[in-house]
Amino acid sequence: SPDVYAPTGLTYDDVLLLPRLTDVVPSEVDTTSRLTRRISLATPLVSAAMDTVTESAMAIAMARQGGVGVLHRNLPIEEQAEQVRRVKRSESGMVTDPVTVGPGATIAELDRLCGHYKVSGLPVVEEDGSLLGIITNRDLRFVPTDQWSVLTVRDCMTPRERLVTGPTGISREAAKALLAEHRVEKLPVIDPDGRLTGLITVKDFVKTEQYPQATKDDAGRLVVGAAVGYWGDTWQRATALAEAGVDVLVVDTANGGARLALEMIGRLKSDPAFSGIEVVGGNVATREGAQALIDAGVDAVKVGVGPGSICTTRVVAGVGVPQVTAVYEAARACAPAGVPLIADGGLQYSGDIAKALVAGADTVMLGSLLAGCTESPGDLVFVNGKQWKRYRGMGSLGAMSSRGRTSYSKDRYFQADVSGDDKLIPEGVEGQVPFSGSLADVVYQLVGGLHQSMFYVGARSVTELKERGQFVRITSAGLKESHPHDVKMTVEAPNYTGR
Ligand code: RVP
Repeated sequence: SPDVYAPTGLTYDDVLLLPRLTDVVPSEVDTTSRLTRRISLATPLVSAAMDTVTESAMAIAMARQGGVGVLHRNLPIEEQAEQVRRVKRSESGMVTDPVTVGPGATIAELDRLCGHYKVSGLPVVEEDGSLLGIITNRDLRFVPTDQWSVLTVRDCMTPRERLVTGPTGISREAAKALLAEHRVEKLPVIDPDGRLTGLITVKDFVKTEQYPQATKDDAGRLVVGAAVGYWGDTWQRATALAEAGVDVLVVDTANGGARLALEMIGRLKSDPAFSGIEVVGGNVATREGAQALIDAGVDAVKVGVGPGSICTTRVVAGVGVPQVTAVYEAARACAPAGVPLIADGGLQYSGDIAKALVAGADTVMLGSLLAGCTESPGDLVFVNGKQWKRYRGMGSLGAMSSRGRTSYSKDRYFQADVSGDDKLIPEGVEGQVPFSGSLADVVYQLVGGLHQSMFYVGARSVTELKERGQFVRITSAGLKESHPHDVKMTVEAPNYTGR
């Protein structure tokens, strides 16, 4: 029988990058890297498909920072599809499928709609789609609130004759000029028959200037990913997400080597309905696993079995590969095939990003490092005067149990057929992480750390980092030396909290 003992597995804390002679400075490095075969990110960060990490607010914030979010799948299909729509609508050169209101709606109804979609006004259209006018805060400024349930949109709107509109296909520059010339904030776009085909808003131009790194599709909308499973209603979910405009589907399982997962990837990749969508598969932790995903046709391989901060797979099942070795091994299949690799889980500090990239990853997926952000789902929890946010594994009892609802999470651990929460075998825990403020500030520190790594290694680009990066293995004494030691920390740094 073959030797069952493989070589030692290493993880982030086992290695450091060697400093090299350099004429690079941190401010001039370019961190652009490939997420999938067709999508690149200016910031090689992906937020985890977890119900305490990524919903639409996080996905919007991640894409604005040049990364991308993967919407979790522990919710009904329609709700996940709505999250995709929210991201796709959040900003763009033009909203191609704007929310509209009918002329007969009351102002109270309009107010609820605007609140729900977080917009300040809506185009008013007839049932056949022809534009009747527009109604915004401006039109309502002098309408007393006690009239809101009697007055209709038609009574208060700015009618079509007084509107500035643009023709379908209008260029960005021409639209910007029209908005400026007429000092209006919204430009409805109409076809020759007067039907509404889109909406351009001033806010979008401001955002473009504010977030120059943002990850956008060809139409100028933010890019978003969403997780799906591999069985049951997965096809329906994938179809609904595709219709909502998702850019990346992640076949999200704890074992990407499972036949059912590989078959789902094959089906998605061969169906023309998904031809414009990138498909990511995972998770695997070996060269063989990565190769199987590549053979199934994935556009990126996601690597990580057991490294997650909330994950207990390695102790419950005794299965996994320390993450640096897992990434290194999987990359031996990915690199020759030209398929990008996402290193998922186990990153604790900014320095781990460069280590992942040198080991063979192209991007990293983060859970615990982002779960404390304002944009992650869930409220602040106060414990002893300190602020925290809840963070839990998708294989935790809380995420997998059905308490009064359907859990969509347990099939990630291939336990969909288990009925009764007391029969579940959890592979994760529930906990909390310190509140860390806005995602922009957190990403600033993470990317800043990566810039420093690239400077030390002497790399201007991620490609150069991979070429020049070299590891030294360290011992537990070395790790102790790496962290602050022999001192009592009195001030917390924005990128370092004690362990
Ligand atoms: P971390 O960043 O170390 O918190 O890890 C996040 C990753 O952990 C996720 O992207 C996912 O791959 C994995 N995960 C999520 N839930 C669980 C679990 O319950 N075991 N693991």
